[in-house]
Order: sequence, then structure tokens, then C-alpha cells
Amino acid sequence: MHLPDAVDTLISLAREGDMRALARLISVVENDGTQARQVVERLFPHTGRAHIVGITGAPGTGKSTLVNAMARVYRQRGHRVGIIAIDPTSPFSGGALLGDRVRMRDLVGDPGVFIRSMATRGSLGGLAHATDDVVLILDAMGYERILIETVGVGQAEVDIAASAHTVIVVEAPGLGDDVQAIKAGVLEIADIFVVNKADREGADRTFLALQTMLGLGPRRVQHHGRTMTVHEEAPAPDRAWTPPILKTVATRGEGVDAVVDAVEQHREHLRTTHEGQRREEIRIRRELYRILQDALLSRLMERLPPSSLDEVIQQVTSRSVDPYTAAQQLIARAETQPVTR
Ligand SMILES: Nc1nc2c(ncn2[C@@H]2O[C@H](COP(=O)(O)OP(=O)(O)OP(=O)(O)O)[C@@H](O)[C@H]2O)c(=O)[nH]1
Ligand SMILES: [Mg+2]
Repeated sequence: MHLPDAVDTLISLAREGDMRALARLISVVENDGTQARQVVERLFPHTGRAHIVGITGAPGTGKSTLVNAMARVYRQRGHRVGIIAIDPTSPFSGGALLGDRVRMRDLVGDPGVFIRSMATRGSLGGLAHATDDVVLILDAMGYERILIETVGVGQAEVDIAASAHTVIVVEAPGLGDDVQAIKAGVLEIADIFVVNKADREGADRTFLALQTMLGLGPRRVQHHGRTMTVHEEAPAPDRAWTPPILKTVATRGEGVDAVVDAVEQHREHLRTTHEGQRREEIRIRRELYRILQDALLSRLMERLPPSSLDEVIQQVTSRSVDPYTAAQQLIARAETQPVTR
């Protein structure tokens, strides 16, 4: 798998619809930085068509179930769907729980759906990096909607969701808190809120809590000792996007059509305002920064004797030099040194 030919073969097979070749291509990209570059170079001209949807929220809110249900709706509407599940606690494939298998039955084997699970640990060059590459591959292979599920707990996961075109934050009643998103800090990044498990006790309260927090809907205030209901002004009309709050029962597919409709409306909103361009620029800036950081760091490392980093770590550990000075010294040393390996 070290010949460029092999990558070319995988690319052509994948483009012909060979799912195993596609899976293999993604593995190659995940495991080998050099080949990742080759693949990205070849495929980049074929990208830019997919709409990327990030689905995030606290553990167990029903994200995977919703993603499955959304994929089904998209299939009915004739779209090809890529699904990326980041570090799933209930995996989508490979050692999947029985429940997941059953749920996925009608999607598995459908060439219009490609599902990939990615572990937080073990991806070379970081999770966000690997995710960008996988999204790019799926985009180039004609998957028109790419659904990325992340558990909104770590910064990396939030970043991934935030870099999507449309971000869905999933809430559910009965998780101890009225609204879990406050904790995870994902409230600001939501374009669409979903209150899933609407069949459960407390769903209405979660819905109202969200409304209140977003400053939508009626608000109760104390005024001269009396409780009054205040109706906020409608948010700015014309071009602004107000995140809708939608209720679903993902296990039964209820309300999922409306979620897909909202995604499509948001997509249209991005296309018809400057917001789409702005988000794309943020995405690309973030990706470029990361590539530059990686490249500059490897260039630095190539110019330093293998032991020098360890030596400096020892010096900092023993407090004989501070980390800023140490870093400056390493840079200075690398700049005066020819490539050593
Ligand atoms: N009652 C009810 N249960 C649901 C609903 N949606 C999902 N569930 C159940 O909730 C549990 C968790 O669902 P998942 O889809 O795995 O949730 P998740 O958010 O992907 O979970 P993690 O990936 O582990 O964070 C499963 O047992 C689902 O069957 C719903 O609308 N109503
Ligand atoms: Mg899940």
C-alpha cells in the first residue's frame, strides 16, 4: 500500500461505488499522513458539494437514533448520505450493540449510505484532522449530505460540530438537568435544537427551558410583586436565522422529517446569505492552520537531533530553563542546523 498506484486504484474503485475500496481508502488516510496528502490532492477538485451536518449533545440523548432516522428520510428524498460517528459509546458498526444493528438494518447494505466510526484515540495527526479528510473523501465520492455525530463533551468534539455547515444540538428530558447543553457549552453553536424522546415525561419542560434560555417565546417576570408573561419581540426578520426547536421521537421516526426540512432550510439560508461563505472561510482557515502547524512542527523536528527534545524536557523538568526559553532555543538550534535525517 505504499505505491501511489495503489491509492489511485482505490480511488477509482471507490468512485465506481466499491464500498470496501472506500473504507480502505479512508483507513489509508487515517493511518498515513503522506498518503492522506496524496488522496486529498487528487480528490479536492471533486469536493464542495456536500452539506455537512454536525449532530452533538450529551451522552444518550438519542443522537445515533436520530442520525439513523435522518439518513432514512434523506434516502427517501433521493440523497446519498455519509455518516461519521466520532468515538461512539454505542457504536454504529463493528462490534455494534444488538440494538444498533437492528436499528441500522435497513441502512446496512444500501450503497447510498456509508457509515464510519472513528475513535478519538489512535488517529494520526488528531481527530479533527482525520475527520476533515474523511469528510473530504465522502464529499468527493458524491455523498450529498454528511452527518457527523459527536458527543458534546470534549473541545475537539465541539470543534468538529462547529465546523459543520449546520449544527444540530440534541437534548432529551430526564438527564438530570433541564438542558444539558449549558454544561457542554454547545448552545451557541446550534443552528437547530432537537428535543428528542418527546414521548418521555418532561419533554415539554426541556422544550420550555430551551425556549427561555434562547430568549424565545413567552418569559415570566416579576413586576411590582406580580408575575407577568412577557412576549419578546420577534427576532430580526429578513436574513437572520433563528434556531428552531423541534421535538422528535427518533426511535419511531416522529418529527424527523421536520428536522430534515429544517436542515434543508438552513442550507438554503447559508446559500442565499453571506453566512455560508463566512462559514466556509472559517472551515478552511481552521484546516489550513492545522496543516501549517503540523508541517512546521515536522520541519522543525527534522532539523533537530532526535535526543534534543528529551534533553530540553529534562532541563525544563529540573527547572533550569523555562518552557518559553526552551522552545526558543530549539527553534534557534533548528534554524542553524542542516537537515540531520
Ligand atoms: N423513549 C425514547 N427513547 C429513545 C429515543 N431516541 C433514542 N432513544 C433510546 O435512547 C438510548 C440512547 O440512544 P442513542 O441513539 O444511542 O443515543 P446517543 O445520543 O447516540 O448516545 P451516545 O452516542 O452514547 O452519546 C437508546 O436506548 C435509544 O433506543 C426516543 O425518541 N424515545
Ligand atoms: Mg451515539
